[in-house]
Amino acid sequence: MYWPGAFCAKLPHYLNIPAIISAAEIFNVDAIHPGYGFLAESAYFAEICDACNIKFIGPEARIIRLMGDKIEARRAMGEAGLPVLPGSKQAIESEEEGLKLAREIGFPVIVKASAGGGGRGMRIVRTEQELGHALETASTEAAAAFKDGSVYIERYIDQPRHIEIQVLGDEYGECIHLGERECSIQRRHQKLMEEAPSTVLTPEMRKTMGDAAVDACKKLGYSSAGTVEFLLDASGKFYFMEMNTRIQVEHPVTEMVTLADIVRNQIRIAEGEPLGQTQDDLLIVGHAIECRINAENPETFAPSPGVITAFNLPGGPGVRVDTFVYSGYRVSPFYDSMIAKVIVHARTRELAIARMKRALEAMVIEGIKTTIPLHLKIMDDPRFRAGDISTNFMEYFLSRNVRKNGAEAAARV
Ligand code: MV4
Repeated sequence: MYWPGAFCAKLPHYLNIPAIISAAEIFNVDAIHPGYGFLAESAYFAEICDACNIKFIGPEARIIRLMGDKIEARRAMGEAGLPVLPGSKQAIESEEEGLKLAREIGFPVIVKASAGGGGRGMRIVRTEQELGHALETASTEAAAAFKDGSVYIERYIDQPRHIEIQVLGDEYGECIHLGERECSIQRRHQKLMEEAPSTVLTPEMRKTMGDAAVDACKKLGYSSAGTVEFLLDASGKFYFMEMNTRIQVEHPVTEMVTLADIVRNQIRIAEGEPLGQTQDDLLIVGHAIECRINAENPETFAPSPGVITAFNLPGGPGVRVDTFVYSGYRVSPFYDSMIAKVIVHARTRELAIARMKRALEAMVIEGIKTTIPLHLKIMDDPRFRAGDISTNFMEYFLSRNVRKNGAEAAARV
């Protein structure tokens, strides 16, 4: 449909707030679920919805704004009792100030953009000599990308795991967690695969991390679904990293192991319903894995847009596929390359891996390249199978496979 007053040639429709609000008013909608796109973490969009008497399905705008500012989020979550890494209380104003702090923390440190996330405006600094340049370039990058050049410093953890806690809070101050997701398998800050539960958390660690996340969310008055992200170091210590105030791409693995319907809960909470369950009701059963299927060359990660000429979905017990494509669908080069998520659930991690392999082998996508072959190789990697993963996993995996393929090519000569 076309709304003359709201049309904007410079903006895709899904980011055009006047167009979205016009459509909502024409159809007299009660509420908007923002999905997990850009508007899901726009405090501005949440405020516009409020002002128009449309319920924004998500936390309050003040919480979205707070968590969008990583310096403020770090401060607020630290005050709310979450462990944070030694580092800045506010933005770094000068190189001298940065150097003084970095010496107190001890090298290596990491410079991060306050408006950042997703790895942009981030620099690892291993020596005093590198700090000035890192502050300068991180700030310039952040100013260009986010119109806010504020940067901060914290101690750097080498080869951490990325583990996140799913929380659900209602509008009456109740909050629970649904356990963790292990999200360490990523490349250039794009997650490729996620699983629940993590292979490294003991029930005691899960309770400690989960309770800490829930306590902090209660103190902030968090309502709706949210994710508290942590870095876990090799010694098992965990530190608050960021909070995502939206549903995430990987939420299905939590749904599989808890039998929760997270989006339904977001809608119920937005309607003013109480949570209706307590922490003691949480049961984590079996193991779930999600593979993100992207329209990309599985070796170079170059986008692979085009028409899908054949499409067949895997099925059977414990297999879920979330997708929007079909045979004849044209994958545009202009949008995100994720075209499907394959999620499996089984009694144990080993069985889940076997089930994922079977599902990926049965899945047919022709006409474009996809990351399915990459996922199949990861499923066979000895370190993946042993649960021996960190945020450096893909660097290890890709260099190992280049060497392996190189050796095979050499053997063929
Ligand atoms: C870190 C870190 C190590 N130490 N902070 C990357 C994206 C942004 N959300 C924060 N990130 C990191 N912050 C400290 N103090 C390592 C990363 C990091 C990372 C974190 C999660 C998942 C993948 C990652 C890949 C590279 C670096």
